[in-house]
Amino acid sequence: MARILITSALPYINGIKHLGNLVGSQLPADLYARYMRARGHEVMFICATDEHGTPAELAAAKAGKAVEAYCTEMHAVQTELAKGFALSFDHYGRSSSARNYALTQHLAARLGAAGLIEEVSEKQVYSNADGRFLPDRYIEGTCPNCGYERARGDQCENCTKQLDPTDLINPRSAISGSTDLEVRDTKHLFLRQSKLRDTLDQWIDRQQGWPVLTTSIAKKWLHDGDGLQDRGITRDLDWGVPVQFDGAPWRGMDGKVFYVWFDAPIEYIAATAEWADANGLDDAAWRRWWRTDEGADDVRYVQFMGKDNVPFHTLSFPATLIGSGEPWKLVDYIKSFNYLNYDGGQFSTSQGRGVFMDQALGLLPADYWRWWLLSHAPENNDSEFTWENFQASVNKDLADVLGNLVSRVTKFCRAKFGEVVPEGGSYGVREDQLIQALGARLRAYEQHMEAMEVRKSAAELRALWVLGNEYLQEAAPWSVYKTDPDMAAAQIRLSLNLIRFYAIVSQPFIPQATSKIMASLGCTDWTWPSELTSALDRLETGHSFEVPDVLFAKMTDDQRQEWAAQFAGERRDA
Ligand code: B3M
Ligand code: ZN
Repeated sequence: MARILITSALPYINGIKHLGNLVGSQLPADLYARYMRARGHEVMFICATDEHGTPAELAAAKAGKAVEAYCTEMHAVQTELAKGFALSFDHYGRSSSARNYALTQHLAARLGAAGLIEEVSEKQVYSNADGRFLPDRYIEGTCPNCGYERARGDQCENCTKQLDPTDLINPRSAISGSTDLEVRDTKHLFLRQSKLRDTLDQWIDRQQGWPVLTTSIAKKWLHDGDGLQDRGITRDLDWGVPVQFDGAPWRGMDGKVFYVWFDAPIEYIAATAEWADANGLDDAAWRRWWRTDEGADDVRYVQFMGKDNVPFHTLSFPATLIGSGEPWKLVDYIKSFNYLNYDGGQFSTSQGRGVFMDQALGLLPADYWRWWLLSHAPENNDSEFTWENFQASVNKDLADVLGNLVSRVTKFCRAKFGEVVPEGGSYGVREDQLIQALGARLRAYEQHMEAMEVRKSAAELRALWVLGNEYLQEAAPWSVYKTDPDMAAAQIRLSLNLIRFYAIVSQPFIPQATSKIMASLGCTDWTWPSELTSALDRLETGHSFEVPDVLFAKMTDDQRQEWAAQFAGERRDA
Protein backbone atom coordinates (compact mmCIF):
# COMPACT_ATOMS: atom_id res chain seq x y z
CA MET A 1 0.00 0.00 0.00
CA ALA A 2 1.35 3.39 -1.01
CA ARG A 3 0.58 6.86 0.28
CA ILE A 4 -0.58 9.23 -2.39
CA LEU A 5 -1.02 12.97 -2.01
CA ILE A 6 -3.18 14.52 -4.70
CA THR A 7 -3.89 18.20 -5.19
CA SER A 8 -6.11 19.87 -7.74
CA ALA A 9 -5.40 23.44 -8.80
CA LEU A 10 -7.44 25.70 -6.56
CA PRO A 11 -10.44 27.26 -8.29
CA TYR A 12 -10.61 31.02 -7.98
CA ILE A 13 -13.37 32.17 -5.72
CA ASN A 14 -14.73 34.57 -8.34
CA GLY A 15 -17.88 32.79 -9.36
CA ILE A 16 -18.99 29.39 -10.45
CA LYS A 17 -16.58 27.37 -12.58
CA HIS A 18 -17.42 26.17 -16.07
CA LEU A 19 -17.01 22.63 -17.36
CA GLY A 20 -13.66 23.54 -18.93
CA ASN A 21 -12.28 24.47 -15.51
CA LEU A 22 -13.69 21.28 -14.04
CA VAL A 23 -12.11 18.92 -16.55
CA GLY A 24 -8.78 20.74 -16.39
CA SER A 25 -8.02 19.88 -12.78
CA GLN A 26 -10.63 18.87 -10.19
CA LEU A 27 -12.39 16.13 -12.15
CA PRO A 28 -9.35 14.15 -13.35
CA ALA A 29 -7.81 14.58 -9.90
CA ASP A 30 -10.97 13.04 -8.45
CA LEU A 31 -10.79 10.17 -10.94
CA TYR A 32 -7.25 9.43 -9.84
CA ALA A 33 -8.03 9.77 -6.13
CA ARG A 34 -11.00 7.43 -6.40
CA TYR A 35 -9.00 4.90 -8.36
CA MET A 36 -6.10 4.93 -5.92
CA ARG A 37 -8.43 4.50 -2.97
CA ALA A 38 -10.22 1.67 -4.79
CA ARG A 39 -6.84 -0.05 -5.15
CA GLY A 40 -6.36 0.13 -1.41
CA HIS A 41 -3.84 2.98 -1.23
CA GLU A 42 -3.87 5.66 1.43
CA VAL A 43 -4.93 8.85 -0.32
CA MET A 44 -4.97 12.49 0.75
CA PHE A 45 -6.94 14.50 -1.81
CA ILE A 46 -6.82 18.24 -1.26
CA CYS A 47 -8.46 21.21 -2.90
CA ALA A 48 -9.51 24.68 -1.74
CA THR A 49 -10.85 27.94 -3.00
CA ASP A 50 -8.23 30.46 -4.10
CA GLU A 51 -9.59 33.56 -2.42
CA HIS A 52 -7.05 36.33 -2.66
CA GLY A 53 -5.89 38.74 -5.27
CA THR A 54 -7.58 40.86 -7.83
CA PRO A 55 -10.04 38.20 -9.12
CA ALA A 56 -11.69 38.04 -5.68
CA GLU A 57 -11.69 41.80 -5.16
CA LEU A 58 -13.08 42.53 -8.61
CA ALA A 59 -15.81 39.90 -8.34
CA ALA A 60 -16.86 41.08 -4.88
CA ALA A 61 -17.01 44.67 -6.11
CA LYS A 62 -19.13 43.60 -9.05
CA ALA A 63 -21.48 41.73 -6.71
CA GLY A 64 -21.63 44.78 -4.44
CA LYS A 65 -20.34 42.82 -1.46
CA ALA A 66 -17.52 43.06 1.03
CA VAL A 67 -14.79 40.77 -0.20
CA GLU A 68 -14.69 38.64 2.93
CA ALA A 69 -18.43 38.04 2.95
CA TYR A 70 -18.35 37.36 -0.78
CA CYS A 71 -15.65 34.72 -0.34
CA THR A 72 -17.51 33.00 2.49
CA GLU A 73 -20.63 32.85 0.38
CA MET A 74 -18.89 31.62 -2.75
CA HIS A 75 -16.93 29.04 -0.82
CA ALA A 76 -20.21 27.54 0.34
CA VAL A 77 -21.57 27.60 -3.21
CA GLN A 78 -18.47 25.92 -4.63
CA THR A 79 -18.49 23.33 -1.83
CA GLU A 80 -22.06 22.35 -2.75
CA LEU A 81 -21.20 22.10 -6.44
CA ALA A 82 -18.17 19.96 -5.66
CA LYS A 83 -20.48 17.63 -3.75
CA GLY A 84 -22.93 17.72 -6.63
CA PHE A 85 -20.20 16.48 -8.97
CA ALA A 86 -19.17 13.87 -6.38
CA LEU A 87 -15.66 15.29 -6.04
CA SER A 88 -14.22 13.25 -3.21
CA PHE A 89 -11.88 15.78 -1.58
CA ASP A 90 -10.58 14.82 1.83
CA HIS A 91 -10.67 18.52 2.51
CA TYR A 92 -11.89 21.52 0.58
CA GLY A 93 -10.12 24.40 2.25
CA ARG A 94 -9.87 28.16 1.91
CA SER A 95 -6.71 30.06 1.08
CA SER A 96 -7.93 32.79 3.45
CA SER A 97 -7.67 30.40 6.42
CA ALA A 98 -5.61 31.21 9.51
CA ARG A 99 -3.48 28.19 8.65
CA ASN A 100 -2.55 29.68 5.31
CA TYR A 101 -1.83 33.11 6.77
CA ALA A 102 0.57 31.55 9.26
CA LEU A 103 2.30 29.24 6.82
CA THR A 104 2.64 31.88 4.11
CA GLN A 105 4.20 34.31 6.58
CA HIS A 106 6.43 31.58 7.95
CA LEU A 107 7.75 30.62 4.52
CA ALA A 108 8.26 34.26 3.55
CA ALA A 109 10.29 34.82 6.72
CA ARG A 110 12.40 31.75 5.96
CA LEU A 111 13.02 32.95 2.42
CA GLY A 112 13.99 36.31 3.85
CA ALA A 113 16.44 34.72 6.28
CA ALA A 114 17.95 32.74 3.41
CA GLY A 115 18.65 35.95 1.51
CA LEU A 116 16.10 35.10 -1.17
CA ILE A 117 13.90 38.13 -0.65
CA GLU A 118 14.84 41.56 -1.74
CA GLU A 119 13.15 44.87 -1.01
CA VAL A 120 12.76 46.70 -4.25
CA SER A 121 11.49 50.13 -4.99
CA GLU A 122 9.37 49.29 -7.94
CA LYS A 123 7.57 51.11 -10.67
CA GLN A 124 3.86 50.32 -10.57
CA VAL A 125 1.01 51.45 -12.68
CA TYR A 126 -1.17 54.00 -10.90
CA SER A 127 -4.59 54.98 -12.20
CA ASN A 128 -5.45 58.63 -11.75
CA ALA A 129 -9.11 57.99 -12.53
CA ASP A 130 -9.38 55.18 -9.95
CA GLY A 131 -7.03 56.78 -7.41
CA ARG A 132 -5.09 53.57 -6.81
CA PHE A 133 -2.34 51.25 -7.99
CA LEU A 134 -3.43 48.69 -10.56
CA PRO A 135 -1.78 45.35 -9.85
CA ASP A 136 -2.33 42.19 -11.90
CA ARG A 137 -5.84 41.82 -13.15
CA TYR A 138 -6.74 45.39 -12.39
CA ILE A 139 -5.01 46.18 -15.61
CA GLU A 140 -5.43 44.81 -19.13
CA GLY A 141 -3.67 45.39 -22.40
CA THR A 142 -1.88 43.79 -25.31
CA CYS A 143 0.57 40.96 -24.61
CA PRO A 144 4.12 41.96 -25.62
CA ASN A 145 4.88 38.32 -26.36
CA CYS A 146 2.00 37.21 -28.61
CA GLY A 147 -0.09 40.29 -29.30
CA TYR A 148 -3.23 38.98 -27.55
CA GLU A 149 -5.30 42.05 -26.77
CA ARG A 150 -6.95 40.98 -23.54
CA ALA A 151 -3.83 40.00 -21.63
CA ARG A 152 -3.94 40.72 -17.92
CA GLY A 153 -1.30 42.37 -15.83
CA ASP A 154 -0.10 39.11 -14.28
CA GLN A 155 -0.28 36.63 -17.13
CA CYS A 156 -1.30 36.29 -20.75
CA GLU A 157 -3.89 33.51 -20.91
CA ASN A 158 -3.19 33.06 -24.59
CA CYS A 159 0.54 32.23 -24.49
CA THR A 160 0.90 31.55 -20.68
CA LYS A 161 3.67 34.14 -20.31
CA GLN A 162 3.88 35.62 -16.84
CA LEU A 163 3.76 39.39 -17.08
CA ASP A 164 4.19 42.49 -15.03
CA PRO A 165 1.59 45.22 -15.45
CA THR A 166 4.23 47.54 -16.89
CA ASP A 167 4.91 45.02 -19.68
CA LEU A 168 1.50 45.50 -21.28
CA ILE A 169 1.12 47.48 -24.47
CA ASN A 170 -1.81 49.95 -24.54
CA PRO A 171 -2.70 49.31 -20.89
CA ARG A 172 -6.11 50.23 -19.47
CA SER A 173 -7.73 49.97 -16.07
CA ALA A 174 -9.92 46.89 -15.63
CA ILE A 175 -12.00 48.84 -13.12
CA SER A 176 -12.85 51.95 -15.10
CA GLY A 177 -11.34 51.27 -18.52
CA SER A 178 -9.36 54.47 -18.07
CA THR A 179 -6.09 54.87 -19.93
CA ASP A 180 -5.07 57.82 -17.78
CA LEU A 181 -2.35 55.79 -16.12
CA GLU A 182 1.07 56.68 -14.82
CA VAL A 183 3.98 54.81 -13.37
CA ARG A 184 4.79 55.54 -9.72
CA ASP A 185 7.30 54.21 -7.23
CA THR A 186 6.26 51.82 -4.47
CA LYS A 187 8.24 49.40 -2.32
CA HIS A 188 7.75 45.66 -2.77
CA LEU A 189 9.32 42.35 -1.90
CA PHE A 190 10.86 40.32 -4.70
CA LEU A 191 11.54 36.61 -4.60
CA ARG A 192 15.02 36.07 -5.98
CA GLN A 193 14.08 33.03 -8.05
CA SER A 194 17.04 33.59 -10.35
CA LYS A 195 19.35 32.42 -7.56
CA LEU A 196 17.55 29.08 -7.67
CA ARG A 197 17.64 28.62 -11.41
CA ASP A 198 20.25 25.84 -11.47
CA THR A 199 18.64 24.02 -8.57
CA LEU A 200 15.26 24.09 -10.29
CA ASP A 201 16.73 23.13 -13.64
CA GLN A 202 18.37 20.08 -12.11
CA TRP A 203 15.28 19.20 -10.15
CA ILE A 204 13.18 19.24 -13.33
CA ASP A 205 15.79 17.14 -15.15
CA ARG A 206 15.49 14.50 -12.44
CA GLN A 207 11.72 14.10 -12.98
CA GLN A 208 11.20 10.94 -14.95
CA GLY A 209 8.32 10.66 -17.34
CA TRP A 210 6.63 13.99 -16.80
CA PRO A 211 4.19 14.80 -19.61
CA VAL A 212 5.81 16.76 -22.42
CA LEU A 213 3.27 19.53 -21.92
CA THR A 214 4.47 20.04 -18.36
CA THR A 215 8.23 19.87 -18.96
CA SER A 216 8.23 21.96 -22.12
CA ILE A 217 6.41 24.82 -20.41
CA ALA A 218 8.78 24.70 -17.44
CA LYS A 219 11.89 24.55 -19.60
CA LYS A 220 10.65 27.33 -21.82
CA TRP A 221 10.36 29.79 -18.95
CA LEU A 222 13.53 28.52 -17.34
CA HIS A 223 15.72 29.02 -20.40
CA ASP A 224 14.16 32.07 -21.96
CA GLY A 225 15.83 33.83 -19.07
CA ASP A 226 12.32 34.92 -18.47
CA GLY A 227 10.29 32.72 -16.15
CA LEU A 228 13.00 32.96 -13.59
CA GLN A 229 13.18 36.67 -13.39
CA ASP A 230 12.98 37.73 -9.79
CA ARG A 231 9.32 38.39 -9.18
CA GLY A 232 7.35 40.72 -6.99
CA ILE A 233 5.49 38.71 -4.37
CA THR A 234 3.64 41.57 -2.68
CA ARG A 235 0.84 43.86 -3.80
CA ASP A 236 -0.87 47.10 -2.83
CA LEU A 237 -4.19 45.51 -1.98
CA ASP A 238 -6.36 45.26 1.12
CA TRP A 239 -7.42 41.64 0.92
CA GLY A 240 -4.81 38.95 1.38
CA VAL A 241 -2.09 37.72 3.71
CA PRO A 242 -0.45 40.76 5.39
CA VAL A 243 3.23 41.23 4.54
CA GLN A 244 4.01 43.02 7.78
CA PHE A 245 3.69 40.59 10.71
CA ASP A 246 5.35 39.84 14.04
CA GLY A 247 8.85 38.57 13.38
CA ALA A 248 8.92 39.72 9.77
CA PRO A 249 12.47 40.48 8.65
CA TRP A 250 11.33 43.70 6.94
CA ARG A 251 9.76 46.99 7.94
CA GLY A 252 7.52 49.50 6.28
CA MET A 253 5.34 47.03 4.42
CA ASP A 254 2.12 47.91 6.24
CA GLY A 255 -0.98 47.83 4.11
CA LYS A 256 0.52 45.39 1.63
CA VAL A 257 -0.40 41.77 1.10
CA PHE A 258 1.32 38.82 -0.53
CA TYR A 259 0.63 38.21 -4.21
CA VAL A 260 -2.11 35.62 -4.69
CA TRP A 261 0.19 33.27 -6.60
CA PHE A 262 2.58 33.31 -3.65
CA ASP A 263 0.05 32.18 -1.06
CA ALA A 264 -2.25 30.00 -3.21
CA PRO A 265 0.01 26.96 -3.67
CA ILE A 266 1.04 27.18 -0.01
CA GLU A 267 -2.64 26.53 0.67
CA TYR A 268 -2.16 22.95 -0.58
CA ILE A 269 -0.16 22.42 2.60
CA ALA A 270 -2.29 24.68 4.78
CA ALA A 271 -5.47 22.95 3.61
CA THR A 272 -4.03 19.65 4.78
CA ALA A 273 -3.48 21.29 8.16
CA GLU A 274 -7.09 22.53 7.99
CA TRP A 275 -8.10 18.91 7.35
CA ALA A 276 -6.28 17.83 10.50
CA ASP A 277 -7.92 20.62 12.50
CA ALA A 278 -11.37 19.75 11.16
CA ASN A 279 -10.87 16.13 12.19
CA GLY A 280 -9.47 16.85 15.63
CA LEU A 281 -6.03 15.53 14.69
CA ASP A 282 -2.64 16.87 15.73
CA ASP A 283 0.00 18.49 13.54
CA ALA A 284 1.81 15.21 13.02
CA ALA A 285 -1.23 13.99 11.07
CA TRP A 286 -0.76 16.52 8.28
CA ARG A 287 2.98 16.84 8.52
CA ARG A 288 3.47 13.19 7.61
CA TRP A 289 2.13 14.16 4.17
CA TRP A 290 4.31 17.21 3.72
CA ARG A 291 7.54 16.99 5.69
CA THR A 292 10.09 14.58 4.35
CA ASP A 293 11.67 14.44 7.83
CA GLU A 294 8.33 13.35 9.31
CA GLY A 295 7.31 10.57 6.94
CA ALA A 296 6.55 12.29 3.65
CA ASP A 297 9.57 10.81 1.92
CA ASP A 298 7.28 7.79 1.32
CA VAL A 299 4.56 9.91 -0.23
CA ARG A 300 3.94 10.13 -3.95
CA TYR A 301 2.67 13.65 -4.67
CA VAL A 302 0.68 14.29 -7.85
CA GLN A 303 -0.72 17.65 -8.96
CA PHE A 304 -3.47 18.27 -11.52
CA MET A 305 -3.87 21.57 -13.37
CA GLY A 306 -4.54 23.44 -16.60
CA LYS A 307 -1.53 24.37 -18.71
CA ASP A 308 -1.65 28.04 -17.76
CA ASN A 309 -0.91 27.03 -14.15
CA VAL A 310 2.21 25.03 -14.99
CA PRO A 311 4.86 27.77 -14.64
CA PHE A 312 3.73 28.51 -11.09
CA HIS A 313 3.91 24.85 -10.10
CA THR A 314 7.17 23.93 -11.82
CA LEU A 315 9.07 27.10 -10.93
CA SER A 316 7.59 29.56 -8.41
CA PHE A 317 6.14 27.15 -5.86
CA PRO A 318 9.16 24.81 -5.83
CA ALA A 319 11.33 27.92 -5.48
CA THR A 320 9.36 28.86 -2.36
CA LEU A 321 9.66 25.40 -0.83
CA ILE A 322 13.28 24.72 -1.75
CA GLY A 323 14.29 28.26 -0.87
CA SER A 324 12.86 27.91 2.64
CA GLY A 325 15.63 25.43 3.40
CA GLU A 326 13.08 23.22 5.15
CA PRO A 327 12.34 19.63 4.14
CA TRP A 328 9.01 20.14 2.38
CA LYS A 329 7.66 17.49 0.06
CA LEU A 330 7.97 18.51 -3.60
CA VAL A 331 5.68 17.34 -6.35
CA ASP A 332 6.54 14.03 -8.02
CA TYR A 333 4.28 14.26 -11.05
CA ILE A 334 2.37 17.09 -12.68
CA LYS A 335 -0.57 16.15 -14.86
CA SER A 336 -1.50 19.16 -16.94
CA PHE A 337 -4.32 19.73 -19.38
CA ASN A 338 -5.01 21.73 -22.50
CA TYR A 339 -8.23 23.67 -22.88
CA LEU A 340 -11.74 22.43 -23.47
CA ASN A 341 -13.55 24.62 -25.98
CA TYR A 342 -17.27 25.16 -26.18
CA ASP A 343 -19.13 24.72 -29.43
CA GLY A 344 -16.82 26.53 -31.81
CA GLY A 345 -15.32 29.01 -29.34
CA GLN A 346 -13.85 29.22 -25.88
CA PHE A 347 -15.50 28.70 -22.55
CA SER A 348 -15.26 32.06 -20.83
CA THR A 349 -16.02 33.02 -17.27
CA SER A 350 -15.78 36.73 -17.95
CA GLN A 351 -18.10 36.46 -20.95
CA GLY A 352 -20.41 33.85 -19.42
CA ARG A 353 -19.92 31.54 -22.40
CA GLY A 354 -20.47 27.80 -22.12
CA VAL A 355 -22.04 25.54 -19.51
CA PHE A 356 -21.27 26.23 -15.84
CA MET A 357 -21.23 23.67 -13.07
CA ASP A 358 -24.54 24.69 -11.51
CA GLN A 359 -26.29 24.80 -14.87
CA ALA A 360 -24.96 21.38 -15.84
CA LEU A 361 -26.35 19.78 -12.69
CA GLY A 362 -29.68 21.45 -13.38
CA LEU A 363 -29.91 19.56 -16.67
CA LEU A 364 -28.60 16.10 -15.96
CA PRO A 365 -27.02 14.08 -13.14
CA ALA A 366 -23.30 14.49 -12.52
CA ASP A 367 -22.29 11.13 -13.97
CA TYR A 368 -23.44 12.08 -17.48
CA TRP A 369 -21.11 15.05 -17.39
CA ARG A 370 -18.30 13.22 -15.65
CA TRP A 371 -18.37 10.52 -18.29
CA TRP A 372 -18.36 12.88 -21.25
CA LEU A 373 -15.77 15.23 -19.80
CA LEU A 374 -13.34 12.53 -18.75
CA SER A 375 -13.71 10.47 -21.92
CA HIS A 376 -13.00 13.67 -23.91
CA ALA A 377 -10.42 15.22 -21.58
CA PRO A 378 -8.16 17.71 -23.38
CA GLU A 379 -4.99 15.73 -22.77
CA ASN A 380 -2.84 15.90 -25.87
CA ASN A 381 -4.75 18.66 -27.61
CA ASP A 382 -7.50 21.08 -26.89
CA SER A 383 -10.86 19.35 -27.21
CA GLU A 384 -14.33 20.64 -27.86
CA PHE A 385 -17.72 20.21 -26.26
CA THR A 386 -20.59 19.97 -28.70
CA TRP A 387 -24.13 19.00 -27.83
CA GLU A 388 -24.19 16.36 -30.62
CA ASN A 389 -21.11 14.71 -29.26
CA PHE A 390 -22.41 14.85 -25.71
CA GLN A 391 -25.73 13.31 -26.74
CA ALA A 392 -24.01 10.55 -28.67
CA SER A 393 -21.79 9.68 -25.71
CA VAL A 394 -24.60 9.63 -23.20
CA ASN A 395 -26.92 7.61 -25.39
CA LYS A 396 -24.41 5.14 -26.76
CA ASP A 397 -21.92 4.57 -23.97
CA LEU A 398 -24.03 5.07 -20.89
CA ALA A 399 -27.57 4.19 -21.94
CA ASP A 400 -27.10 1.62 -24.73
CA VAL A 401 -24.02 -0.15 -23.49
CA LEU A 402 -23.81 -0.05 -19.71
CA GLY A 403 -27.37 0.91 -18.71
CA ASN A 404 -29.00 -1.53 -21.09
CA LEU A 405 -26.91 -4.45 -19.91
CA VAL A 406 -27.85 -3.83 -16.30
CA SER A 407 -31.50 -3.49 -17.08
CA ARG A 408 -31.78 -6.48 -19.42
CA VAL A 409 -30.01 -8.86 -17.07
CA THR A 410 -31.80 -7.85 -13.89
CA LYS A 411 -35.23 -7.75 -15.53
CA PHE A 412 -34.81 -11.07 -17.29
CA CYS A 413 -33.67 -12.64 -14.03
CA ARG A 414 -36.65 -11.24 -12.14
CA ALA A 415 -39.04 -12.57 -14.79
CA LYS A 416 -37.63 -16.09 -14.93
CA PHE A 417 -35.91 -16.76 -11.63
CA GLY A 418 -37.08 -13.99 -9.30
CA GLU A 419 -34.89 -11.31 -7.72
CA VAL A 420 -32.22 -13.75 -6.55
CA VAL A 421 -29.01 -15.02 -8.09
CA PRO A 422 -30.22 -18.23 -9.80
CA GLU A 423 -28.74 -21.62 -9.14
CA GLY A 424 -27.98 -24.45 -11.55
CA GLY A 425 -25.80 -25.04 -14.59
CA SER A 426 -22.12 -24.31 -14.91
CA TYR A 427 -19.85 -22.11 -17.01
CA GLY A 428 -18.69 -23.32 -20.40
CA VAL A 429 -16.15 -22.28 -23.01
CA ARG A 430 -17.89 -19.01 -23.83
CA GLU A 431 -17.82 -17.96 -20.18
CA ASP A 432 -14.15 -18.85 -19.84
CA GLN A 433 -13.37 -16.84 -22.93
CA LEU A 434 -15.25 -13.86 -21.56
CA ILE A 435 -13.35 -14.03 -18.29
CA GLN A 436 -10.05 -14.17 -20.15
CA ALA A 437 -10.92 -11.25 -22.36
CA LEU A 438 -12.07 -9.23 -19.37
CA GLY A 439 -8.83 -9.98 -17.57
CA ALA A 440 -6.69 -8.68 -20.42
CA ARG A 441 -8.72 -5.50 -20.75
CA LEU A 442 -8.79 -4.95 -17.01
CA ARG A 443 -4.96 -5.04 -16.89
CA ALA A 444 -4.82 -2.46 -19.69
CA TYR A 445 -7.37 -0.29 -17.88
CA GLU A 446 -5.34 -0.47 -14.67
CA GLN A 447 -2.17 0.55 -16.47
CA HIS A 448 -3.82 3.57 -18.07
CA MET A 449 -5.34 4.61 -14.76
CA GLU A 450 -1.97 4.33 -13.01
CA ALA A 451 -0.46 6.46 -15.75
CA MET A 452 -3.31 9.02 -15.53
CA GLU A 453 -4.08 8.50 -19.21
CA VAL A 454 -7.64 9.64 -18.79
CA ARG A 455 -8.99 9.16 -22.30
CA LYS A 456 -7.31 5.82 -22.78
CA SER A 457 -8.73 4.68 -19.45
CA ALA A 458 -12.21 5.70 -20.52
CA ALA A 459 -11.82 3.89 -23.83
CA GLU A 460 -10.68 0.73 -22.05
CA LEU A 461 -13.57 0.92 -19.60
CA ARG A 462 -16.03 1.29 -22.45
CA ALA A 463 -14.41 -1.73 -24.11
CA LEU A 464 -14.97 -3.72 -20.92
CA TRP A 465 -18.66 -2.83 -21.02
CA VAL A 466 -18.84 -3.82 -24.67
CA LEU A 467 -17.41 -7.27 -23.91
CA GLY A 468 -20.30 -7.90 -21.55
CA ASN A 469 -22.83 -6.84 -24.12
CA GLU A 470 -21.32 -9.03 -26.76
CA TYR A 471 -21.34 -11.96 -24.41
CA LEU A 472 -24.97 -11.45 -23.57
CA GLN A 473 -25.88 -11.09 -27.21
CA GLU A 474 -24.13 -14.31 -28.14
CA ALA A 475 -25.11 -16.33 -25.10
CA ALA A 476 -28.73 -15.17 -25.50
CA PRO A 477 -30.04 -16.57 -22.20
CA TRP A 478 -33.59 -15.60 -23.22
CA SER A 479 -33.54 -18.27 -25.97
CA VAL A 480 -31.34 -20.73 -24.10
CA TYR A 481 -33.91 -20.63 -21.30
CA LYS A 482 -36.50 -22.33 -23.49
CA THR A 483 -34.42 -25.47 -23.96
CA ASP A 484 -31.89 -25.40 -21.13
CA PRO A 485 -32.99 -23.31 -18.15
CA ASP A 486 -29.98 -24.47 -16.11
CA MET A 487 -27.57 -23.08 -18.66
CA ALA A 488 -29.55 -19.83 -18.76
CA ALA A 489 -29.31 -19.67 -14.97
CA ALA A 490 -25.53 -19.99 -15.14
CA GLN A 491 -25.35 -17.26 -17.78
CA ILE A 492 -27.46 -14.92 -15.70
CA ARG A 493 -25.48 -15.70 -12.56
CA LEU A 494 -22.35 -14.68 -14.39
CA SER A 495 -24.05 -11.61 -15.83
CA LEU A 496 -25.21 -10.42 -12.41
CA ASN A 497 -21.65 -10.77 -11.17
CA LEU A 498 -20.48 -8.96 -14.25
CA ILE A 499 -22.71 -6.04 -13.30
CA ARG A 500 -21.06 -5.90 -9.91
CA PHE A 501 -17.66 -6.06 -11.57
CA TYR A 502 -18.62 -3.10 -13.78
CA ALA A 503 -19.85 -1.12 -10.80
CA ILE A 504 -16.52 -1.49 -9.03
CA VAL A 505 -14.25 -0.73 -11.97
CA SER A 506 -16.45 2.12 -13.24
CA GLN A 507 -16.81 3.78 -9.85
CA PRO A 508 -13.99 6.32 -10.36
CA PHE A 509 -15.77 7.63 -13.49
CA ILE A 510 -19.43 7.41 -12.53
CA PRO A 511 -19.63 7.12 -8.74
CA GLN A 512 -23.33 7.90 -8.36
CA ALA A 513 -24.67 5.38 -10.86
CA THR A 514 -22.33 2.69 -9.58
CA SER A 515 -23.49 3.26 -6.01
CA LYS A 516 -27.04 2.76 -7.20
CA ILE A 517 -26.04 -0.46 -8.92
CA MET A 518 -24.31 -1.81 -5.83
CA ALA A 519 -27.28 -0.84 -3.64
CA SER A 520 -29.70 -2.66 -5.90
CA LEU A 521 -27.41 -5.68 -5.94
CA GLY A 522 -27.50 -5.57 -2.15
CA CYS A 523 -23.71 -5.63 -2.08
CA THR A 524 -21.27 -3.55 -0.05
CA ASP A 525 -18.10 -5.37 -1.02
CA TRP A 526 -16.20 -3.01 -3.32
CA THR A 527 -12.97 -5.03 -3.29
CA TRP A 528 -11.08 -4.44 -6.51
CA PRO A 529 -11.52 -7.50 -8.78
CA SER A 530 -7.85 -8.32 -9.17
CA GLU A 531 -8.77 -11.98 -8.78
CA LEU A 532 -11.25 -12.03 -11.60
CA THR A 533 -12.54 -15.58 -11.31
CA SER A 534 -13.43 -15.24 -7.66
CA ALA A 535 -14.72 -11.71 -8.16
CA LEU A 536 -17.16 -13.06 -10.73
CA ASP A 537 -18.40 -15.57 -8.17
CA ARG A 538 -18.91 -13.05 -5.41
CA LEU A 539 -22.71 -12.87 -5.67
CA GLU A 540 -23.61 -16.37 -4.68
CA THR A 541 -26.58 -18.47 -5.58
CA GLY A 542 -29.62 -17.34 -3.63
CA HIS A 543 -28.31 -13.80 -2.98
CA SER A 544 -31.20 -11.39 -3.46
CA PHE A 545 -31.21 -8.14 -5.38
CA GLU A 546 -33.64 -5.56 -6.74
CA VAL A 547 -34.03 -4.40 -10.30
CA PRO A 548 -32.69 -0.81 -10.30
CA ASP A 549 -34.53 2.16 -11.79
CA VAL A 550 -33.34 3.32 -15.18
CA LEU A 551 -29.66 4.17 -14.71
CA PHE A 552 -29.16 6.47 -17.68
CA ALA A 553 -32.02 8.07 -19.54
CA LYS A 554 -31.41 8.83 -23.18
CA MET A 555 -31.03 12.42 -24.18
CA THR A 556 -33.63 13.30 -26.81
CA ASP A 557 -33.09 15.39 -29.94
CA ASP A 558 -35.50 17.94 -28.53
CA GLN A 559 -33.44 18.29 -25.38
CA ARG A 560 -30.28 18.63 -27.40
CA GLN A 561 -31.72 21.40 -29.54
CA GLU A 562 -33.28 23.18 -26.62
CA TRP A 563 -30.09 23.16 -24.60
CA ALA A 564 -27.88 24.12 -27.52
CA ALA A 565 -30.10 27.18 -28.04
CA GLN A 566 -30.31 27.96 -24.32
CA PHE A 567 -26.53 27.99 -23.95
CA ALA A 568 -25.69 29.67 -27.24
CA GLY A 569 -25.35 33.15 -25.80
CA GLU A 570 -23.98 34.65 -22.67
CA ARG A 571 -25.02 33.67 -19.22
CA ARG A 572 -27.43 36.26 -17.84
CA ASP A 573 -28.14 35.19 -14.30
CA ALA A 574 -24.54 35.37 -13.06
N1 B3M B 1 -6.63 29.79 -9.00
C1 B3M B 1 -5.70 29.69 -11.26
C2 B3M B 1 -6.78 28.96 -11.95
O1 B3M B 1 -7.81 28.62 -11.40
C3 B3M B 1 -5.49 29.48 -9.82
C4 B3M B 1 -4.89 28.16 -9.48
C5 B3M B 1 -4.18 28.21 -8.19
S1 B3M B 1 -3.40 26.70 -7.85
C6 B3M B 1 -2.45 27.02 -6.50
O2 B3M B 1 -6.58 28.80 -13.13
ZN1 ZN C 1 0.63 36.36 -24.89
